[in-house]
Amino acid sequence: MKYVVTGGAGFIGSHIAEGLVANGHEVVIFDNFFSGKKENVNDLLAGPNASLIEGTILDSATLRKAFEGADGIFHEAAIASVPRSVADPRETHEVNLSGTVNVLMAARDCGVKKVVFASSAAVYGDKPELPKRESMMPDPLSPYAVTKSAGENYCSVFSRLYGMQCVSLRYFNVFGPRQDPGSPYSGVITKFITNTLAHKPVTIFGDGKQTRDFVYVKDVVRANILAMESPVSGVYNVASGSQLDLMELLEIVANVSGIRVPVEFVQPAAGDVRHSVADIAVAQEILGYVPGCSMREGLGETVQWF
Ligand code: UD2
Repeated sequence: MKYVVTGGAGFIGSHIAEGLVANGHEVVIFDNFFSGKKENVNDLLAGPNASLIEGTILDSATLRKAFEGADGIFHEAAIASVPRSVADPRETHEVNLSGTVNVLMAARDCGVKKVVFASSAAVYGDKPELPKRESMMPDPLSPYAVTKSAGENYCSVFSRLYGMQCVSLRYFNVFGPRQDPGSPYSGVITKFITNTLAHKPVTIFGDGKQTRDFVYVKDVVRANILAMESPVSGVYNVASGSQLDLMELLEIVANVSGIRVPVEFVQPAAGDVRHSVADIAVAQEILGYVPGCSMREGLGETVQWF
């Protein structure tokens, strides 16, 4: 099969591209290197089954060129940051939502049968009911979450109107090698590891008792491939199904790295969610998704990568 991965040189996109090539598929990596990096895909591009189109999802003509003859699209390109979206809602709106509409339209126009869209647990917001189930009403608390929730609605509408299948995968807190340690908007695990290995204090926004459902990137790749290969549309949680608070997380990072650093507590971040954990029963039942990596295993591989 021939697949296009938008954001294919980014953190999650590059792992998906790698997984597809490993499964014998042909992959077009579509990226504008806004946050993606050439070094994430150099090895893949050296082989015969991956190619690169440098372009933005805001440019429909280049998207159509990339999508011609594709069997499916993994749409990972986005500005993936809650705080950045709070600082500049319009930028996130343009890339994440207008960009997604462009991707869906280009897929439709090129007769692509399937789109798998990277959505986010952020769409659930901060309601007290846990675990988060796909049937719950979205309650976005940040512009970023609004774009992901609306992107899901577009996917649903495109699958109804145009006879294509669209799956939205609600990623919980994804971590693993290649999450940019240099970005101020990196995920908390990447920040904790970066500072720990440099023997510098870590910063915690709030009291550190907020919880997240951390999922290793290799499980996210598995979920994407299952979603592409299952003849379904719809919305599915992609997570580990277990809940960890930031203090517990820091303890595991200390154990895995053998280094313990001090903590600086500061004000909670605007738009932050207090608790998050997924129910993964629907993904399990419909897609056959079962997370295979433990937190320790994933963190061990991530620390190794640094
Ligand atoms: C949200 C989404 C996630 C993904 C991500 C993209 C939820 C539950 N999750 O992740 O699915 O879309 O956005 O960016 O909405 N923190 C610290 N110190 C730091 C960095 C972070 O205390 O140095 C805190 C932060 O305030 C938050 C937690 O750690 O309470 C996790 O933050 P994050 O930026 O890793 O991810 P999060 O949950 O905003």
